[in-house]
Amino acid sequence: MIVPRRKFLSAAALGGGGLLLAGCDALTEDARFRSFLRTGEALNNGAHRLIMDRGALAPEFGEADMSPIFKANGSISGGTPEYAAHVADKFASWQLRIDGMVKNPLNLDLKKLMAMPSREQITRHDCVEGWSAIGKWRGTPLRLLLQAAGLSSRARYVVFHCADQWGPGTPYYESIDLIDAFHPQTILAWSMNDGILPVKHGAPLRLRVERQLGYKQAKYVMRVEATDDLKKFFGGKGGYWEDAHDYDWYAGI
Ligand SMILES: Nc1nc2c(c(=O)[nH]1)N[C@H]1C(S)=C(S)[C@@H](COP(=O)(O)O)O[C@H]1N2
Ligand SMILES: [Mo]
Repeated sequence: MIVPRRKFLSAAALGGGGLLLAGCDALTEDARFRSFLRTGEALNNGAHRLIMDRGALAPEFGEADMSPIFKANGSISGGTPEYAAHVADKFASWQLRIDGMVKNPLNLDLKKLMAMPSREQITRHDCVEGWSAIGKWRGTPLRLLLQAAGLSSRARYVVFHCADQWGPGTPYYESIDLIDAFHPQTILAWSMNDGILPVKHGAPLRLRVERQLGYKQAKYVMRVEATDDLKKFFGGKGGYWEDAHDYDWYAGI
């Protein structure tokens, strides 16, 4: 007998509750993240384990573990004259834009971002080119920004638009799904190793998405755009390296 899809969904919702996610705007952010992870309860055990695992924290380290030298890789500046002007006035007139599938698009300057609750974490950065470094990051949790902007229930991904170009053609950009976007260690960092984020490491704002490889850690983030479909952007594979060199979009570690 073929089980009608609606019956399957309502049975699964009764069993787990995770599928009620769409209506849980009123829940606290932690409850919302856990509820989001519980969508796995409608799946088989293997898939469930996989999804729960995505909520696990990346290892965090102590001050003594911090690398004395943290290599800067890829672009070491935003590159454009506009970016140079922002560096010259210490990003005083710079604003982050949050838009796309949100109810209230936002423009936030650095002062506003820094006044929000922030998270500090000492984590290891792993580049596919074969080097790693442990650094301390502080920044605004991405979930707080998405909640402030009123993320649409139709949104599936978050795209990060960067100031720089790496190689000819498209600007650098990256994207993550909502599990990573709401992960507690996913922050837009404005501080590195107890100082202001240096230009070579992505000033004034760079993504730290700690369960992902180095090329997902977008530097020089100017704009955060919520979307339902990555095919709408540039080469359609969700990121600069994904488009240009077939790197995996999901670079989970
Ligand atoms: N905007 C932008 N973000 C970027 C890159 C880049 O070239 N441009 N390079 C990526 C790669 S491959 C790595 S390993 C890290 C390097 O970050 P770091 O310079 O802070 O070490 O940034 C990532 N984010
Ligand atoms: Mo990298």
